Amino acid sequence: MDSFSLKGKVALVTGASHGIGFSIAEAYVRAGALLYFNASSEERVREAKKSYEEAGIAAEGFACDVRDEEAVRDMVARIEEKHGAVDILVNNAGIIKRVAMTEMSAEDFRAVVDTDLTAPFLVAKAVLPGMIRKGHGKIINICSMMSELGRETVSAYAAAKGGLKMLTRNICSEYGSYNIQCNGIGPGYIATSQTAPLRERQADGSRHPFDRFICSKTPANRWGTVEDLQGPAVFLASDASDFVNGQILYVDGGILAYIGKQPE
Ligand code: NAP
Ligand code: GCO
Repeated sequence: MDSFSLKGKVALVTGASHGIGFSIAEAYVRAGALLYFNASSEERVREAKKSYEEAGIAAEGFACDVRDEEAVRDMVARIEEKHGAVDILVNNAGIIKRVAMTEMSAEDFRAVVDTDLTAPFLVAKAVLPGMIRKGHGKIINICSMMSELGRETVSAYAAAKGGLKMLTRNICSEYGSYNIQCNGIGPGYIATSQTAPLRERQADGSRHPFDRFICSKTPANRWGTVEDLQGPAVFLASDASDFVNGQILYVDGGILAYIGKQPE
């Protein structure tokens, strides 16, 4: 089972100050990787470092806005100075804005696309030359149910995450011959700060209707946890997945397979 180990691999997980990114970072360190992460500001990095220390995880953090190409290049250059190349990149940083499309400003639409689609392109672009020199690399893009499905209020997010699925396939197509694998993980509905507004208790103490809706749409009948993503993320970063390329691994408790409950 050595092929599942990440011993000595250099990993960069974007937006790993908390939530899904933090959980994947934790799994990578436990699997043996040297971990780098970034968050959007110095303050967020400081807070994250505390969380890493409390969890007993060694990790180095950068303040780097993933939308800023120069800052991204600088971050990657600093990692490469020490290690030659990034072995594993997880494009995890992301945002959502839930607004009906007819009410959404172009500025808000662009902000989501910039963070959720253009930024993964920028970070992948920065690490690819090092991976090519090294003759191996893994890029994992955090996609979404919205890479496949739509719903009210998430037009920008769905457009970006659908685009991220195709960026994944294109990186596989363009750089697969350099022994670089680019795959996606499509988390289902995971309990993090991003989805907290969809799970808030109602004034009368009852569950949020969206919370009940998601459980009824999920054969596993629950929200996912950040830990649910750890095994799939380790697999896609490890040598065990060296012939898996251009795939999106949906980790959704079965949502995409299910037509939904029949009416009573
Ligand atoms: P989260 O708790 O809101 O965390 C988002 C992370 O992205 C934070 O670390 C944040 O850093 C970082 N980030 C956002 N914009 C950034 C920027 N411009 N530069 C640098 N870092 C930035 O969200 P999450 O639920 O863990 O989601 C992580 C990823 O999974 C996202 O791409 C999301 O779309 C995707 N996803 C989530 C779910 C879900 O159900 N939760 C499902 C499918 C996919 P700061 O701390 O500095 O803000
Ligand atoms: C929403 C949610 C989602 C999830 C996730 C599903 O408002 O529908 O926030 O989009 O976070 O990406 O996979």
